[in-house]
Amino acid sequence: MDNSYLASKISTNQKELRLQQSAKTVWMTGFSGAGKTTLGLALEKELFQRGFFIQLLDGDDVRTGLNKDLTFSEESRTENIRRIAEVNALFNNSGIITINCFISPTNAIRQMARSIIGADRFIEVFIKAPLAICEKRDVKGFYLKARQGLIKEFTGIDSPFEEPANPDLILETSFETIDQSLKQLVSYIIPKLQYHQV
Ligand code: ADX
Repeated sequence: MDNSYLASKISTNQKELRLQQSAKTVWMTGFSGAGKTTLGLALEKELFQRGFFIQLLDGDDVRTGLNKDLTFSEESRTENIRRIAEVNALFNNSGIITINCFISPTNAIRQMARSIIGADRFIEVFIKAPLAICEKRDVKGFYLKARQGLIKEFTGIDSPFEEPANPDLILETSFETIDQSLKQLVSYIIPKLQYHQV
């Protein structure tokens, strides 16, 4: 069999050159209701308008499709993030920037994601808001249900959340407006997305 096509495999760098960007993974972690999806969507829009090519991945979407077989046990959360990290690696290897909005509640889970994706591509952003504020916002009504015992293993109520030990960026959404947080995020991220030859 003629295997010469293998020699012509297109590299990630060639794809990044085509897209004129460096394929990074923006990984947002934080409580439900902290603002991950809001900021993720706003960041995607802002980057798209500046000519970048991005894929957004969000817990509520992924859990109704790719990961609809999973629960919120510790084991399932690990498998959830393992699969998502593998998906990120595929996108990044195609030159595409990813934005992730997942609670990803423990250091071990985030460390696993970092090592699957590659530390050089992984940008960890802690979307920080106290549990009491997220609970008060209760955008989806889940906190009330969790307090009533109608939802089990809810992050912050009866399932743990470990604050990231050493995130690249912290955005305190209980003190800042979305616009203020977005400005910080954009000015931190954009320089890291510029294409550079390896
Ligand atoms: S993770 O812990 O495995 O990273 P993920 O980000 O995929 O969680 O999903 C979190 C979303 O699922 C929440 O924003 C919320 O809408 C919904 N959800 C439903 N049940 C739970 C639960 N028990 N704990 C946390 N989130 C839940």
